[in-house]
Amino acid sequence: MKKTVLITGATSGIGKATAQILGKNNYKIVLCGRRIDRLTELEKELSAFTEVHSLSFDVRDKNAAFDSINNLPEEFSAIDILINNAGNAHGLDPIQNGDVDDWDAMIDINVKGLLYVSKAVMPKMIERKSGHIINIGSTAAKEVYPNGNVYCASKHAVDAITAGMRIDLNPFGIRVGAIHPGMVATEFSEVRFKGDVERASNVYKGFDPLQAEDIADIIHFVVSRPYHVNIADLVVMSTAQASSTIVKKNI
Ligand code: NDP
Ligand code: 8X3
Repeated sequence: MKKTVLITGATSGIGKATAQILGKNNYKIVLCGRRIDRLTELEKELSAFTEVHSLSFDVRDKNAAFDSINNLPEEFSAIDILINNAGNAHGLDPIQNGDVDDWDAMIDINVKGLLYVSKAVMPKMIERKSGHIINIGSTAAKEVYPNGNVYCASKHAVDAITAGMRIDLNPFGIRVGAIHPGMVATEFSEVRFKGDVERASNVYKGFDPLQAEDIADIIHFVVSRPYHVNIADLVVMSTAQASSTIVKKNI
């Protein structure tokens, strides 16, 4: 039987590529994001391959998250796989110059948003004693780099929450794991630098960064393992990247 996957942050980057790969590989898809035009376009594209439903809500809004997920149409309501992907960095400043609105955004979206969506999805997984939750962390969940302060803290929190979920959901046979990408060329840096496209593109200049499809492909591998296999923690970087700060450039 087809599994149903709910993907947050499906309007761009890693989430969109994951929806595209899973949609073409026999999974039913629930797309989530704020940008309705993008959801509509992707829903139309993927409808040629599978059943798709879109939910537009801001993960910071817990009532919107609960209402949207609790009122899914019957045929999408049993979520087998949750991919907690929505998130971004906002700003790249020394802590003493940090913008408190950026801090709020990163904690509210990357941490609290992930918790709200999970809170809405977990009860039915527990009831059915089955499910799979994949949290998208980052190499920033494993190390702290200069000016990364609060973004790194938010991703360290995702790492800790993943471990906590795996322990607490273990009695119910629910698989929980995290995937931690290094630098992936998506809209991530455009968001971090508030629409400064040139500064954003410089982040990925001079080396071959990961592409969203590389991570989507890995997510497809992770979710298609037999039930007794849980990939608990996976760090993936481009070959050029050795750590958050060490990247071999061709120039
Ligand atoms: P993108 O900016 O391309 O995509 C981010 C996605 O998150 C969008 O679909 C956006 O949708 C969604 N999102 C952001 N804020 C909210 C919100 N408040 N409510 C609902 N959805 C939201 O970035 P990536 O694809 O690169 O990022 C995806 C995940 O991967 C993030 O968690 C990021 O931290 C992580 N990551 C990224 C890396 C990279 O180098 N790119 C490396 C390591 C981890 P919309 O705006 O429509 O709501
Ligand atoms: C995104 C990658 O290096 O900007 O999590 O933290 S990095």
